[in-house]
Amino acid sequence: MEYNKRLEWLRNSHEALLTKKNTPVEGNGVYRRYENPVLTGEHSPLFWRYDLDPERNPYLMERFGIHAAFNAGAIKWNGRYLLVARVEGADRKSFFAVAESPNGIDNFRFWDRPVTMPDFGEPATNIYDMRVVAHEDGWIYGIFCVERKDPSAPDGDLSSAVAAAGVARTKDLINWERLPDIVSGSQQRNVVLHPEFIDGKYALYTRPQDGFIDAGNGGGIGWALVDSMENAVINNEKIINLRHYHTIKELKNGEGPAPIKTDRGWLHLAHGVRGCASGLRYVLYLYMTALDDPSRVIAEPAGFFMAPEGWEYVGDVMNVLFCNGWIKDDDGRILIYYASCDTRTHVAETTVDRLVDYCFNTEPDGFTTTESVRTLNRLIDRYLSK
Ligand code: M1P
Repeated sequence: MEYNKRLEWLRNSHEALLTKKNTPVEGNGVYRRYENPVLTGEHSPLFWRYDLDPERNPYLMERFGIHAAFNAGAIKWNGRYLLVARVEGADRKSFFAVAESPNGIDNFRFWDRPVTMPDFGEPATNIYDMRVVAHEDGWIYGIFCVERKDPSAPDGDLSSAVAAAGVARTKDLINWERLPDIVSGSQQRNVVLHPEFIDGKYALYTRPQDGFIDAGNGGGIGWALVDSMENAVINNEKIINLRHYHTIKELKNGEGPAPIKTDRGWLHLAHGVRGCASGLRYVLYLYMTALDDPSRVIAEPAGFFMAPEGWEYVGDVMNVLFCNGWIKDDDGRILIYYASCDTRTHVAETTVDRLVDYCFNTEPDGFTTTESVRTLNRLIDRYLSK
């Protein structure tokens, strides 16, 4: 195609994608998915991917491949819905980029530049999965995974890595002040800052892990109090949400976005992982903790809250739903930004009331078939005895 025609085609298709109206799909009553993903690699600006100078790029070919936009932190800021997405290039490196929408369900557009995240210490090979939290201390914090090659890996081992929790803070989501990585006795991923002080300290949800992939002896989602985010050192960590045999989280789990405060407790969204013949299966689940002690679980429905459906099963890493961002509006609406298969970001809509109802009125896991059938029969009895 001739240069100008091709440019027009590129611009028209990009604009059509960005302005496509999103429509809700009725579901199980707990939430409604929206039809289209809200962010994909193709949402990235054309001028990130193409050199738009006809002399330097006469064939109008892509110069910087971007194929994924997923695992996004989320925040409502000055009335706008912002996602801090993990954008992944063809070179497999992730970076953060902010996309903005007027309504939270469609018309997301990336800001002109990605986030330039300052390094701390040994520069990371990759950074990803930011949890964005407006803390009551007045800063917006981003905690994210920092991945470096394992310095103790034997020669020839080019895949062993070490995961740590990186920390940065900002007032405008453009300029980020990098703080030291969190110091912990184990590798860490999926670390999340609680939005309020607890006994004058910062509180962290953690996910201790023995190796880069394996949780190993790390028993689940942990909880730790630290004196400062400018030098966060985890000395004591307790596991508050345990992994369990033959559940959706038998292999590992991890806190999603920061919990939402409700009248009946803190509402948490997490991911659970199990192994199966086709590999690892990542699903989302909910639990609640006490208002007077956010580390004490007071409700946890059995099983998953959301699992991949339809084409959500397919992508770079199959059979994965992951979520590290949600937004609560003042009227109680919650927008859940979940990603499928480490490839794209979707939105589902619900309310605080529905999720709290789901948490307290869905039976917990009985851990055996007998208990599951008992639960089902109780529901059937209520119907048949009417
Ligand atoms: O590939 C699935 C997910 O794997 C990791 O999650 P976890 O630490 O719980 O295993 C992360 O790399 C995450 O980004 C990714 O979506």
